[in-house]
Amino acid sequence: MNQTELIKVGLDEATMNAFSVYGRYQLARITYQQKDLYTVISSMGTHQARISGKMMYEAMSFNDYPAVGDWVAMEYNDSISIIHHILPRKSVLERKSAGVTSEGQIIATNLDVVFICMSLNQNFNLRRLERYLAVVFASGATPIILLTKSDLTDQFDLLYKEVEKCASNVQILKSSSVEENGYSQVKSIMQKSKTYAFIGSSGVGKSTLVNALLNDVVMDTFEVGKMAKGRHITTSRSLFVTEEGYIIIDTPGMRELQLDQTDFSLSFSDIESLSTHCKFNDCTHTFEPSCAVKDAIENGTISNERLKNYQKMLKEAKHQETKQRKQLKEKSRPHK
Ligand SMILES: Nc1nc2c(ncn2[C@@H]2O[C@H](COP(=O)(O)OP(=O)(O)OP(=O)(O)O)[C@@H](O)[C@H]2O)c(=O)[nH]1
Ligand SMILES: [Mg+2]
Ligand SMILES: [Zn+2]
Repeated sequence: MNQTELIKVGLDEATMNAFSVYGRYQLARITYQQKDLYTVISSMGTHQARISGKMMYEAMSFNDYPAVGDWVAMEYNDSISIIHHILPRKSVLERKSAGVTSEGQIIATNLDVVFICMSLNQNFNLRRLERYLAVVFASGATPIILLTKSDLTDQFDLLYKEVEKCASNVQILKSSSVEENGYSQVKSIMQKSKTYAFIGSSGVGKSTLVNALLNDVVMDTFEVGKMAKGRHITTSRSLFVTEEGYIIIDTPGMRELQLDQTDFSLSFSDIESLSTHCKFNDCTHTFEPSCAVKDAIENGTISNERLKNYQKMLKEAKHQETKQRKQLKEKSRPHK
């Protein structure tokens, strides 16, 4: 097997080991998805694939379908190849759909780093940022906060400090598409063969950045986008490799991000570690006496809005969990 192409799209030892049991298949990585048609890269090059009938039949949830970033075991075919297995994922970035069910959607898998993009104009919103952080921490990938459009503010230092308070253990970078070397901070932390995804609200500049990293070569030919107010709105996820060998995934802007898997211990580590000093183990930090969190709010270490958001997100996550447990029960009930 010629592995050069696969190494370019991020093949590592863990993946190779996981694949070794599928000897008669080809190893491939999903770079694009259009409904049930996938674009994959294998040692044979780029081609189209679908999942096998067996896979479709056995799929229990959205998690059982391949997503952009996945490594798969595939049967090569000149016209359309057939995907038979998804290899274990080292990270899964997912979100809930806004509907009544708790069925979610995978944004991308096998990511090393997720850039949470927030622009320094009207889009600036710390509560939303906290939400994104919880979701990325839960994915297994490393979050990095990217403050985009830094050219649009003259209060950068102030905003930076505000962000820092919500993300003490996370790297914070800035970018600007209009300044010379405006993407140098992003580029300086990127590494060959690592996979990076860019997420954030619509219009914060994700595709502009991805285009810049690709020197405008690939995006124009691959991107299927609708025009809104004269600009491309990204409608699907695509995986690209830059000249330097960085693997990058552009994603559509998200209007809302519902919580499913969340990791509050990392995204709200300040509050969670303070609460171990509250008098009561199950302190809700509202009416209880000797509450370390309330003390921190009083002396200004933590903002009241941050605590409120934390409580709201906890509640939401619990609600999702209950809903999911119920659905799981219904699913496992034998069909009549
Ligand atoms: N001033 C300024 N404008 C920018 C910057 N980056 C992007 N823009 C502009 O912001 C608009 C939106 O940029 P996009 O890159 O399409 O945003 P996106 O995040 O990909 O949006 P979706 O695909 O809808 O999620 C475009 O008109 C860009 O030219 C920046 O750093 N500074
Ligand atoms: Mg875009
Ligand atoms: Zn408390």
